[in-house]
Amino acid sequence: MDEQSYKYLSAINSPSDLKKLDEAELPLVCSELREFIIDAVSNNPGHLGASLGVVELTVALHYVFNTPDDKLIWDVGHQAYGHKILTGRRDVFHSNRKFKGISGFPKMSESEYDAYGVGHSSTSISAALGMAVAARMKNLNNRHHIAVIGDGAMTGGMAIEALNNAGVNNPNLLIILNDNGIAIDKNVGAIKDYLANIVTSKAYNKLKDKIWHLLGGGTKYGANTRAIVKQVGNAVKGSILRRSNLFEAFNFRYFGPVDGNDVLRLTKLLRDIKNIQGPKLLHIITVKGKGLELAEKQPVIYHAPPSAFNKKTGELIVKEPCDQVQPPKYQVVFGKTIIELAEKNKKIIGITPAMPTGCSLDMMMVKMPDRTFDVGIAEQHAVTFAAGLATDGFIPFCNIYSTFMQRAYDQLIHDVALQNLPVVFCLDRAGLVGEDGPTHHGAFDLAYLRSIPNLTICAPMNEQELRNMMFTAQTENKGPFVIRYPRGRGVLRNWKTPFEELEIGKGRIIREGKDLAVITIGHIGNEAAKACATLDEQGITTTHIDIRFLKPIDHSLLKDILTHFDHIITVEDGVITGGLGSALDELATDMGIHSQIVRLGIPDRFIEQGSQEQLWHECGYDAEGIVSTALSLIRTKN
Ligand SMILES: Cc1ncc(C[n+]2csc(CCOP(=O)(O)OP(=O)(O)O)c2C)c(N)n1
Repeated sequence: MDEQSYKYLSAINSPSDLKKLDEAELPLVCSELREFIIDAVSNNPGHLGASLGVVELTVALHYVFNTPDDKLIWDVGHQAYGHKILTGRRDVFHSNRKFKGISGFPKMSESEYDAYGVGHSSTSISAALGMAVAARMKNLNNRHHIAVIGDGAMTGGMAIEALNNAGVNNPNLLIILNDNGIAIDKNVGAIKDYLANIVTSKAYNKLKDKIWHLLGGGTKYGANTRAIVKQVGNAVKGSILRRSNLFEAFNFRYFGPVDGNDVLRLTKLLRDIKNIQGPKLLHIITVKGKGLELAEKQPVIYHAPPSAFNKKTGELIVKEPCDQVQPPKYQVVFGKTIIELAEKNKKIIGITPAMPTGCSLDMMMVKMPDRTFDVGIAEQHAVTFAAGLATDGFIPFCNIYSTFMQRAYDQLIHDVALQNLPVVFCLDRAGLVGEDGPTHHGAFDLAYLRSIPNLTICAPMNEQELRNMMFTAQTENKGPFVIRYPRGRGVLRNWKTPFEELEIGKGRIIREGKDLAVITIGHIGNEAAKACATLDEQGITTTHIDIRFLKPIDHSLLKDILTHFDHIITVEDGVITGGLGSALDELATDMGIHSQIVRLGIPDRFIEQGSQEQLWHECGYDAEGIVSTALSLIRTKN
């Protein structure tokens, strides 16, 4: 559809334009907005299912509330495409997630309508509560604070901590629980069961609805309504459900569940609820992927379709190439290798916090359901749960995206490393991840891990190395072990070779030369290998070391390099401050050696989104960047 065919949307440049419309026209706005999102994402892949599911909610919220004065906070933010389009970013939406384009997540510096920057899950209630308390302290009594959170994000510990705290602060806070019954993969845990119970408990909800209408839907009795409804509700609730509503136990007024894909029902409800002071929770039921049949039927794939797709049928245009044709993704190597290892070593357990498909642990889940655990969006719990298993002789492989591991830093130190327990952490998506941008880059792990005693930290340069590192990690007495690897494909087609145990802390020499040394860790070493080949063609010979282990680091090999080379480049797909380059600098200082060390890696700022190649280039550590650093070093030398 071209711009002209969006009769309503093309006239909406901000929510005030939306408010000028007749309420009866809102369903038409919704259908255009849905069409626009499908059209845009079919050309430029990104998150899809979640945004399609909340089209009606997005329109209703911007119609009823006074954004940006009222604060609207989207949890995770992958569902906020409609919000972006209605708040002045329709014309630039084609640049969503692209290099120099707009972010795929709400971002405070991008728009005043993005009340809070997000990307990691389960933060919305805490942030909205902070804003609500701030409003009270500043006497901004008419300001509303709305957190929109999914049923998956509601399983995150932070969300529960925030509910607990909100319940005693009496904030002017509305939580909208967007329940579509699924996270990225199927939602898990007792809260999911609880929500499903509420939805199916018709008797309870009918009665609550009746009481609500009897009392004038919130408008008639204003602020007192809450107390009255609560009183009446409490009196009858026990006899019907024989248990209290979880959210009411947290002192929230609970409304719902209602059809969240009915925009007119939503506007009416939101207007009513708006008049009630205090903490409130509206539970809406929506369909993830609504409006695109394939996205509704296959919500896991269409959470974020991996390629462009036919906007009418939803069919993916570029099918994922099969792994016989090109090297596999690292995550697939992990998924297949853990099964091979677990078949032989019965102590191995697989753990993921809500990312089974993303990290490929879903393969083990199918084969060994009793030994594989999806614990929900709960990284902290995942780590200590693994620690508990390890105390009893198991060897848990805890697969967590590098960026989400940041959540569980204390658990890693206090519950695993200090106890010296044999938990194997496989940190997927380490380094710059590409289009998801700064919220998702796995930039910090090498730096934040290196200072923790007892850890072994390594990174594979290719798929075989990943297999061997996983093999080594599960052999006797290895203690806590971290293997970090990037998003995307490796470099080998024949990767499934027999396992080899690696000597802990031993690097390997990839190439030997005399002019310059290049020391790398992990997959980015392949860019260095290309750079060394280019330099060789220009008559500059290099020694390339794949250090493999950041901790313990190969002191004897590094000492040798420091003694023999005046010029050394370190390359890492991680922050410069604190990683491999820093480790080498420290060693040189300790040895009193003054070689010139140039550290390439992520500079001390947040890196925006773009393809991985664009971002490596921007940071100067793709093959081209390494060559130009090497040439300038050699020139200074001469
Ligand atoms: C701390 C953290 N862990 C994992 C993720 C990855 N993640 C992004 S969205 C999502 C599922 C969210 O499910 P839900 O809240 O139900 O939203 P829906 O997509 O179903 O609308 C997950 C696990 C994340 N963003 N943050």
